Amino acid sequence: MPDGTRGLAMLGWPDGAVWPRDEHVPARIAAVHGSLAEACAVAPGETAGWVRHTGVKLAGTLDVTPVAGDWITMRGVEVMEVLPRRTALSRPSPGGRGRQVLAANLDTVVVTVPVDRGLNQKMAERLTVMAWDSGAVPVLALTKCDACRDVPETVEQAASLVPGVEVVATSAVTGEGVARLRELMGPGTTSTLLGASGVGKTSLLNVLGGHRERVAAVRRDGEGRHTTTTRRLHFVTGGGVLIDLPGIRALTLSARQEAITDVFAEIAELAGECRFANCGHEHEPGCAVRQAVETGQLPRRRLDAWDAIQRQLAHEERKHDPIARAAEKAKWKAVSKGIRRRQRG
Ligand SMILES: Nc1nc2c(ncn2[C@@H]2O[C@H](COP(=O)(O)OP(=O)(O)OP(=O)(O)O)[C@@H](O)[C@H]2O)c(=O)[nH]1
Ligand SMILES: [Mg+2]
Ligand SMILES: [Zn+2]
Repeated sequence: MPDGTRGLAMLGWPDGAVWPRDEHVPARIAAVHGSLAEACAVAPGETAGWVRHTGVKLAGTLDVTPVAGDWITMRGVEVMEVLPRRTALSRPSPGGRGRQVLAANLDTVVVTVPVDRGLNQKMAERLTVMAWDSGAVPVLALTKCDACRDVPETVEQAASLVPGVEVVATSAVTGEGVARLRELMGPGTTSTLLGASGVGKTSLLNVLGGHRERVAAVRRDGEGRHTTTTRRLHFVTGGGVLIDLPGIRALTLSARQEAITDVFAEIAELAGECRFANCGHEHEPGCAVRQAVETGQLPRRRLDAWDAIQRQLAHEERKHDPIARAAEKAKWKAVSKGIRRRQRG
């Protein structure tokens, strides 16, 4: 398919990567409705780009159900193969067993948290953990900044919650932060918007892509109305691909510590093989986690993310646990006493 490269690029295929199949037509899933899909298929020829097909059937031989963002091969209007996913955003299945994949092959997960009624810290943390889990890079977009009393302070507060994650102050009304999001969503990239209902995901998409997708006012109690109901792939003006998601219900996010162990299962497992039970995976001898990074078995990015979240947790625990807080205070008292003593002596 050497002459379809323009279409592939327009659909967000990474620049320079080689399409791995010879058979059938390359395409990308835009949305799935039950047993039928919408797909954008690469058109042959230098200039054609791609064509949209609706009512695409899923071959009975598929071993995974495709989701928005999946790369596929098509024959006629049938999906023949779903290519292995590079990254995938998922959550525990609503049914209770296994995981449900929401979007595939993402580079960036834009976690959207509104700040017009103050910052919901728990939401920011949990969604960021979920975003890290996808394998894509999380970015925290604070939405509705036009209606926030103190943006710089809120940004600072958010940044301290999610170390290592870029925080972008945005507004679909004033356009604040949109240029930065556009940079993060350049050609050849795929992003998604992850957040509760009513936080302004679709409003951001509309500004970024010149779209006119439906948005709706939140209820008086601040709850959204679940206006977006389909996970769908859109295009950012002059850039890559952006998948809009229906608002995620807070209930579907598992409790924080569970979520982290779940998300970092392979690190938890490796940690069981460290020489010391309380190994911090930093400089301790016989650390199985660090060794796995050295041999390439565990991507360094995963360990960095785990570190960041552990620091975040430790900070939170000190804040909420009076004993830990007292111990921390005592430690600082001892340190400052020591300093004073040294200064005196
Ligand atoms: N003040 C202000 N209001 C906004 C902004 N962005 C969105 N809104 C309003 O917030 C409400 C919800 O916006 P949507 O874009 O529909 O939210 P959503 O996250 O897509 O919601 P779901 O599709 O239900 O998940 C609408 O009334 C928007 O006009 C913003 O930047 N500033
Ligand atoms: Mg929406
Ligand atoms: Zn270790």
